[in-house]
Amino acid sequence: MVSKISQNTDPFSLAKELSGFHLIDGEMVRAASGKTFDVVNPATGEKVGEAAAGDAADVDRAATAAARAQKAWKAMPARERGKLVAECGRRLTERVEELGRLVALETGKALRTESRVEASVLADAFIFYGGLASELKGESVPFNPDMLTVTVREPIGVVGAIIPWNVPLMLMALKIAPAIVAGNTVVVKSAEEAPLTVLRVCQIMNEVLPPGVFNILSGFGPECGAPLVSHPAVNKITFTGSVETGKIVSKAAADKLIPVTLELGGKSPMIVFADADLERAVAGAVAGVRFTRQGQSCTASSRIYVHADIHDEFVAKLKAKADAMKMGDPLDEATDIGTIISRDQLEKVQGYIQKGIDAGGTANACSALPEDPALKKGLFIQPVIFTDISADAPPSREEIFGPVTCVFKFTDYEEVLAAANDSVFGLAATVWTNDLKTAMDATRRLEAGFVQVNQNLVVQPNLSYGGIKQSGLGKEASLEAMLEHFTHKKTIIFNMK
Ligand code: TXE
Repeated sequence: MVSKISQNTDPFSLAKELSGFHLIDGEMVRAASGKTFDVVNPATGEKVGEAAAGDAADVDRAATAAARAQKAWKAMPARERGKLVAECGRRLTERVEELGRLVALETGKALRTESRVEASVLADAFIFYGGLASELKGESVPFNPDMLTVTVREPIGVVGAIIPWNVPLMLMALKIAPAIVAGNTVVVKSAEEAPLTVLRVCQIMNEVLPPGVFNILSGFGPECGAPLVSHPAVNKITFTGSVETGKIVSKAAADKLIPVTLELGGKSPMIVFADADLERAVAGAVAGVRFTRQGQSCTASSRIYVHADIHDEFVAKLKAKADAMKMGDPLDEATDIGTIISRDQLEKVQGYIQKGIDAGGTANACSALPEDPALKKGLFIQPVIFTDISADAPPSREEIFGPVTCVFKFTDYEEVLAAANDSVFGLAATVWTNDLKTAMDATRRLEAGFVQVNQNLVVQPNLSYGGIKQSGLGKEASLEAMLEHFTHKKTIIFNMK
């Protein structure tokens, strides 16, 4: 198949080219209202494009197209669907560089450390799920020897996917690739801060998949996200975002009695025991805090508990490593740390830093703000490592979603486990020790959906991922996520006697 979409790879002109469109039923279309909103480069504050401001009329058009397309899509042999989804993955792989540069432009995440990596995980997710099509299997059940009882996996129908801005490509891929392979069709509502790269991904997919199988709308939550959840043709919602919005979405879905998968916030603990390999643990903290993503990650190690014997050395080494990171233009290959996504988010982070200082914490600021005058309006902020901060201070307990972590000193094993579990969240945790007994006990007792030992948190398409407590409902990624969240099991009994 020859590509019909532009071969434009410059992020600035690509942002203009994509401006003002949804993709519905295979067509790039403008919002029914004709309205748009600005897309801003967070590194300079300059407008780089516009997005279509979707509302209920656009949702209706997209959901109707998805419902129509689902009949033929569901009827296609699963392996044929899988081949098409894997082909999307191959085409996306060819465009990793282009997608990485565009997502760096609109989110401010550094190209080398974050954005290019994210684009390649996106492509990988399509290839992974494309290959799983033949796993959409049922069972035979030994119910009655005179009858044949089987279960089959059937698609749910039209899936509404609502995604955030922090890792828009990866989170979109982990929602739509399994949904489509399983025979559903999808309407995605992108995040208002990052609407363009996901639209470009859908343009690329649109060269391979039939019209209506997936549709993407941009717009604001109440105007575009809410009507998607309540639209009668939508049979399932998969959402990633804040706890507050997750609850609103969940209540609206309950009114229709449709299933929801929710991936919400986190306040993930990292516990470093006295016997841990210190250098490795410090490197793990740098990756775990997600300094390179300005901490804008739901799995960020935002609470670090370090044994008193190594606490001071750990903090000094962590600060030195963070200081050595270069903050700057996200598109520059030399940059380690880019910007915060938006002014609102920047002010939220600054507010938490102030609250931590007011509560008596010591705010150790790291790295240096960029000196380039072209970046003076950029949403840059120095990462902060809090020490001597109380466990009750707001930065210690609440999700900041910024480059802020709190380091606590501990001596007692039971106390540190209790402190780590003392949170409304339960998404991820890491444990750093060379003692097998400690590792086994702590991993079993930590209240989190994803726990790792001497290892940074990674999201991969084949690793089940998701939280407990207020971190969410259901899992993403892996074969199980496709089977459990994007199909329903039908039981069929044959009594042919
Ligand atoms: O989230 P929202 P925001 C957390 C993080 C961050 C905070 C706020 O702490 O600081 O949330 O971020 C759509 N019906 N996370 O404001 O509002 C919205 O348009 C339907 C953690 O970005 O939850 C966007 O597409 N949809 C998180 C998506 O929901 C609605 C990632 C997320 O927006 C809606 C992002 C409504 N009524 C933020 N209102 C993670 N788990 O990784 C909004 N939306």
